[in-house]
Amino acid sequence: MAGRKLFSYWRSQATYRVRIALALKGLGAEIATLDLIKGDQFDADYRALNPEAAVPTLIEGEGPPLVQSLAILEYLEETYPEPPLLPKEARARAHVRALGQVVAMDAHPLVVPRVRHYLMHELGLGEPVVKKWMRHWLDLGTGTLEAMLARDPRTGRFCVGDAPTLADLCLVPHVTTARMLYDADVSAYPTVARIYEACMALPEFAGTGPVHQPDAPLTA
Ligand SMILES: N[C@@H](CCC(=O)N[C@@H](CS)C(=O)NCC(=O)O)C(=O)O
Repeated sequence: MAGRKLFSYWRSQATYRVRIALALKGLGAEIATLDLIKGDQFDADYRALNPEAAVPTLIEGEGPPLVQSLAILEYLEETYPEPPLLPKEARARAHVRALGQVVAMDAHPLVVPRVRHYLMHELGLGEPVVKKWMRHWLDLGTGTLEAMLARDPRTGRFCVGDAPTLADLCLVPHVTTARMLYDADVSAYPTVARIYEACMALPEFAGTGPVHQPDAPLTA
């Protein structure tokens, strides 16, 4: 393996998912930062790696770039199976993926910079309205997670059982984003809040968070 490089942005929740997976699996990576607010993601060189102009992009060795955080997580799981981040049983695996997708496919896409930019600059919505928009979709995602986790006997110390799974790798960045954007109070979602705390007790989650990134502003 000729090396590993992760294109990242400190506040990106999709990249945070991948940083946690790399840490849990004990895989080092050079972090290459892009400033998504300045528009670094639209540079031609970066678009050649990731035509969607989004992070994360993972480069491993000489192989083609890996894009889309959930696809990257599955790739890491298949390539470096220890510790496992998916349960053995098929239905439990589906549950893990479903929890992750509530965040990564249904909530997160509505709050990414390109959507916020479109709402503000194409549709002319002011910042307070856009903030309300973001809060609405993120809270809806948190409420869905809470409803799914609270009633499910498979919920343990973590989302599914007593070891972290891909679901936790989605839950933590989701909650972190909501807290950063509008100081979200997750106490209204007690199962989500408890699992978030359990994850954040682990250095692989806490130490890879936004504020520990090389491009994080000093005041973050
Ligand atoms: N579904 C993609 C989402 C990627 C994505 O949109 N990432 C955001 C940061 S979290 C981004 O790079 N946005 C750039 C933009 O919206 O211009 C994934 O999970 O990797």
